[in-house]
Amino acid sequence: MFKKILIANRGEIALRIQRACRELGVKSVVVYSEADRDAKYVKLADEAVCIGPAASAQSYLSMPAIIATAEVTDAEAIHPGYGFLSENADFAERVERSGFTFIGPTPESIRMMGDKVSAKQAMIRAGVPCVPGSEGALPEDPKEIIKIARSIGYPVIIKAAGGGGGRGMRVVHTEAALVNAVQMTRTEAGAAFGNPQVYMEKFLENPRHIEIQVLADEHKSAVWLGERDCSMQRRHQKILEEAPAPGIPRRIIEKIGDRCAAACRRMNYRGAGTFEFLYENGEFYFIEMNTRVQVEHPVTELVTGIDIVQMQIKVAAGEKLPFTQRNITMRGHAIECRINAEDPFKFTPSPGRITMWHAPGGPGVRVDSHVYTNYVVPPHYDSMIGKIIVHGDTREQALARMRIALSETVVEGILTNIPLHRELMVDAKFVEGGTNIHYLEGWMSQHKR
Ligand code: MV4
Repeated sequence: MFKKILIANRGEIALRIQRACRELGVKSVVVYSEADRDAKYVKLADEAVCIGPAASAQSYLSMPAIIATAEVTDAEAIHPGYGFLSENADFAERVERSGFTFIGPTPESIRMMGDKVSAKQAMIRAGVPCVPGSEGALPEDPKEIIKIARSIGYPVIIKAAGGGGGRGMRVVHTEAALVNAVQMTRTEAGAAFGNPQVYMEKFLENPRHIEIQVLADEHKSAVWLGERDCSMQRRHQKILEEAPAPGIPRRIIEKIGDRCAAACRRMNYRGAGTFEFLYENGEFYFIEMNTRVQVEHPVTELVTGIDIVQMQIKVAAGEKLPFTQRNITMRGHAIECRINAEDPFKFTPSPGRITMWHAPGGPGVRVDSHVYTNYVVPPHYDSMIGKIIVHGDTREQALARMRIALSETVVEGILTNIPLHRELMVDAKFVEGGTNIHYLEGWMSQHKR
């Protein structure tokens, strides 16, 4: 096992990684920007190094600053968390070339999954079901493009190979609009991602967003840890997540989970990963793979009892996964509400001083947050200030526990989206379960204020 790990992130995930290190008996170093001087994980750290000004480009995205800090502090490995450099293959490569271990997959895996065309081709080879679409990137010839769209059937969606997470996509409803839409998406993709390649898929109108968590080691072992339903989102920002996904038959999930684990073995994947699917009319369709730990990993931890961050560290150190698929059992139901410093109904950011913070507690309640009374939420980063995660024997019990947890939570001095969560937890359709990716935006337009 490593003696010391550098945590190349901020906020709640920096604290989460720090806690995993402590439990493993590993020392940790945190890097922080001038805006994060007073953060809790900085105060609690074994070692903390200021690496630059508030702007991410000069701190959390600065590869030289982070690698130099690993050198001077004698860290052996770097945990990138999520966002920032976590899915940057060049960073993973530079970390390894500098003699450190990148806590994550190989640069080759990151690169392959970062290119959505090569990711999809890898999944087709591995037997993971994908959305019907073009075989690889679209050709230049307009006639060929029209032919492909006809064979798929309208509506289709044009996606950038370098995109992902909702960036660089365009829905096309008619043949008349097709060639121009492809051209525009190409131009935008070239400018935004430095890669003008695009591909085409059947556009699914009302899917749910279901993802499968996997863990893999370097010794050909890979497991899946159940699914998460992440359909409750607005403008590609998830608001809450839950596990298991309400109303999806277990046999369908098990089949897809086994395919994901098999794909990991085939690709020699290492570390934690997430296979993102659209789910519509009883079928799963792969869209993207994330090669990092995700914000919503705690719901999986609560239903499986497995510490995903500790497992990332163990497999990065070359250890074998301490369980096989047969040992993994899912128990009960978990829900996570992301707490954002923002106007609950307008979604405008609300940074500033938290004059009062009171976290909820009680049976089955977990809070992952780096904030405290008198903490100042900086305006420079993502607005998420923490997550409330609950676990219960049933979905009903988890919902009840979340309602109670939200009622106990006090955040004063800034606006948060807690009022939105309180309303969603008693919304008839959400309580019923199984709402799709468009539900929240429809709900918002009916609950205008
Ligand atoms: C789609 C789709 C419908 N059909 N692909 C958006 C984010 C990116 N990961 C993929 N996305 C979508 N791909 C096909 N073929 C609809 C979306 C989509 C979406 C997906 C997941 C969660 C939220 C979403 C919101 C809008 C669109």
